[in-house]
Amino acid sequence: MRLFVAVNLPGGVRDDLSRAAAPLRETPFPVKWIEPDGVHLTLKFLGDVAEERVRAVVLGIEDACRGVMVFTLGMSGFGAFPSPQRPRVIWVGCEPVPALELLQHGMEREMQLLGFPLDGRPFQPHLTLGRVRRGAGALPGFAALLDALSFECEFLVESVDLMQSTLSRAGARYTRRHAVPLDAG
Ligand code: 2AM
Repeated sequence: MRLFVAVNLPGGVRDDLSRAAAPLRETPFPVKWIEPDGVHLTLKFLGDVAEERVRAVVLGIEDACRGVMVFTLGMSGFGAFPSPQRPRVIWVGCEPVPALELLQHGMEREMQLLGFPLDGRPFQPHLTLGRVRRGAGALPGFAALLDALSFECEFLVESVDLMQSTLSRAGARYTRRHAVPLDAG
């Protein structure tokens, strides 16, 4: 099964974000939008994992979370990779607070110990909202639209989830396999 480790949003935040991103979703740009319920912050993409390895993965996530205190994560602003002028992935940004960096770094280390390859790219904390369809080319006006929108909010990160992604023609469906609580102090 296809697995990844993520931080999920509380329902209220998901709704606020969905409302703030509505003007983007309502444009005719060729973007495949993620269902608001499925928006998450990926800490580590694992790819295909055999069922018999899931227990070890959960133990690894627990090791990475041990000693990490519950923390506040701020989100603000919309953007795109690789750039707003050539958007491919549309996202909302997250503040790179030390607790998040620590968590992501620990997750990489624990998952590497289990044999998952290190992601060599710098960590750019974001929540993907949509992906521009293949072959769409440049999207004139999109950068200005991103710029004109604003969103600011913060929420308490209390747990880290092992998520399963099931791919279908309708898009990916994400389900929570396991939740690991952070240290409540
Ligand atoms: P991102 O789009 O938020 O960066 C589930 O597929 C999640 O894993 C996605 O949200 C995606 O994160 C992330 N991911 C990272 N590397 C991936 C890869 N090689 N293939 C698919 N998803 C990947």
